[in-house]
Amino acid sequence: MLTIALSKGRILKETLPLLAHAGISLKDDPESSRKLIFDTTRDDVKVVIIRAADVPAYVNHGAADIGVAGKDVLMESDVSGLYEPLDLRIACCKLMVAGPVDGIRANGRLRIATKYITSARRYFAAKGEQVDIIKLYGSMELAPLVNLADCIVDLVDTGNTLKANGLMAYEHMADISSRLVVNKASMKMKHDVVKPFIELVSEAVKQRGHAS
Ligand code: PRT
Ligand code: MG
Repeated sequence: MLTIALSKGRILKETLPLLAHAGISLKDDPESSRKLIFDTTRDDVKVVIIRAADVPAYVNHGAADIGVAGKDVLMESDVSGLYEPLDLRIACCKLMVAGPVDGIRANGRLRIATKYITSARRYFAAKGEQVDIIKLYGSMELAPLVNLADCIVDLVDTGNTLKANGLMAYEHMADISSRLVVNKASMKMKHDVVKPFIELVSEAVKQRGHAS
């Protein structure tokens, strides 16, 4: 049995067509169902639907053999026992430093609000900048508006959310896309299933790239 961990929302929506190329479709609609485990059109494959940030833990501990997670999530995660064999080139965005369009009036250390504290720490440390990082769990865009922070580190896609809140991108930190991650033991023990699965998904990614 092969267990694949996915998260609802954009990752699920963009992963399903790639799985279809490997002959895998879910038997129920995960967006409307309250189920957490889904049977698929392949008897040897099931899909679990979990929070995006939990995917690395499930795969690392072998509760799932394979998962799909944003590079942003992987960079924050402290798990180290994962293979990352494939860039799915879906759910693409950028990790950026952003702040008010009229600039920052910080005196002293820059206060940065983010849920990406590991990435933010690493980025500013590499620049030799001393900053104070405030951990938030969402709606980072609000922080500079209410003077909780001077700027934010967050994902940006269209830029509409920044714009709607009088913010703009200052610095590009990283390009983000979703990655296929594989449990190291599964890669060895289930190689005869995992290897062809990766190849089929990889093929689907390439075809999708050519089509767009
Ligand atoms: O929402 P939930 O708390 O359940 O979990 P989650 O936020 O981790 O899941 P989800 O589905 O929102 O995001 C899953 C993954 O999608 C992320 O880990 C990223 O790898 C990827 N992704 C791609 C994005 C975006 N684009 C994105 N634009 N994740 C979030 N956003 C948010 C961003 O944080 C900001 O608030 O969208 C807003 C900006 O979008 P624009 O288009 O206005 O710039
Ligand atoms: Mg979200």
